[in-house]
Amino acid sequence: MEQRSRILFCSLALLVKLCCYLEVVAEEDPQQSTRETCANWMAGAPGYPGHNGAPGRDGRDGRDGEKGEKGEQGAPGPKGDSGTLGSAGAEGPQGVPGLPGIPGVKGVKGDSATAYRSAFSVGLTTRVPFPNIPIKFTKILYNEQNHYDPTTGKFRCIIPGVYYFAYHLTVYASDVKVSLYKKDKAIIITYDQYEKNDVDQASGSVLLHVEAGDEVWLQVYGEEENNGVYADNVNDSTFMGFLLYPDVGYGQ
Ligand SMILES: *[C@@H]1O[C@H](CO)[C@@H](O)[C@H](O)[C@H]1NC(C)=O
Ligand SMILES: [Ca+2]
Repeated sequence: MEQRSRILFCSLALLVKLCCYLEVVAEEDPQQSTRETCANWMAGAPGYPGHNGAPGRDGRDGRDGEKGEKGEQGAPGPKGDSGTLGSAGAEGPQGVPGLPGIPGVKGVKGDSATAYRSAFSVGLTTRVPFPNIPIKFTKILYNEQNHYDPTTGKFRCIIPGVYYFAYHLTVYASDVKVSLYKKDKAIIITYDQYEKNDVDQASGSVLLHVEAGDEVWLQVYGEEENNGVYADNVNDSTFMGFLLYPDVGYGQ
């Protein structure tokens, strides 16, 4: 019994080998081994494709590229915050003094108008009779405030301040040397040499500060031969003066 089974098994094995052989002959690839062919012949249906593997590790860093071209200039940035205040500069030079102001006057307009007025303009009617005394100008052209006294020939200051004085004299018959006096002191002197058969003129002017109570007048200076101040109906010799401006603070 056992021997018969062995014979059967061998017969089957031979049959299988024969089949394999026939298959090998039919294959185009002569390299394929008989065993593999047998395995294909005996294998089941192909399996499904496997899942994707996990991502690989990062590669190494690449080398540095070549240097690029210079880019265009960018737009200006926004305005910055204002800086802190600087320290004060050095003190500048002293300015020129201001002009003295004219003090205001209380009261009605008429009073203030007369309070600071002082002016006179006078002339001679005849030639000067004597030297060395004040010349008395008795021809009154203007003397509203009566600060000029024709009886003494002197201007007497009431309003202290700066005054302008001037004189324009006709010279005849002899030389003229006159002086403008203030408080018995000759301030300016004018001299004219008379030419025979002629009429000359002598003149002078001055700005003076005059205190209240001071007197100003014109007087022939020197001796008789300088007493040529002359006047008649058609040749005048005049003397004048007026307040240019009163002292600062006067009347306040
Ligand atoms: C005064 O002036 C007039 C001209 O206006 C002249 O004729 C006369 O001679 C002058 N007087 C003297 C003393 O020269
Ligand atoms: Ca002369």
